[in-house]
Amino acid sequence: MQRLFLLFLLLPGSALAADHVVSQKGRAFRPAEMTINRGESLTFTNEDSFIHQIYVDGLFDSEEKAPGENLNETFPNAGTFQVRCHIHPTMRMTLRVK
Ligand SMILES: [Cu+2]
Repeated sequence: MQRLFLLFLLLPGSALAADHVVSQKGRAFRPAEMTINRGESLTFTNEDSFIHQIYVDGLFDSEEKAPGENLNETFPNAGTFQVRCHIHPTMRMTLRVK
């Protein structure tokens, strides 16, 4: 039973619990711009066949994410943020939290 529960946590489908989903695909964040409400969560999913990473200066700086892995982040404060990947400096997403 415990093993089944762990399996569920690892399924990509668990990303559906987030308020919004952003893909990392083709060395880009998709969508590249998004507006959300304060307190909402966002799940980043690595849909490429290589490693990505996710960070926002001053907010968070994730571990490297293998293909298929997720990162969940909640954004409690309003503002405009640049979401980026250390591994691929050209990857940028503009996130507006209102
Ligand atoms: Cu990347």
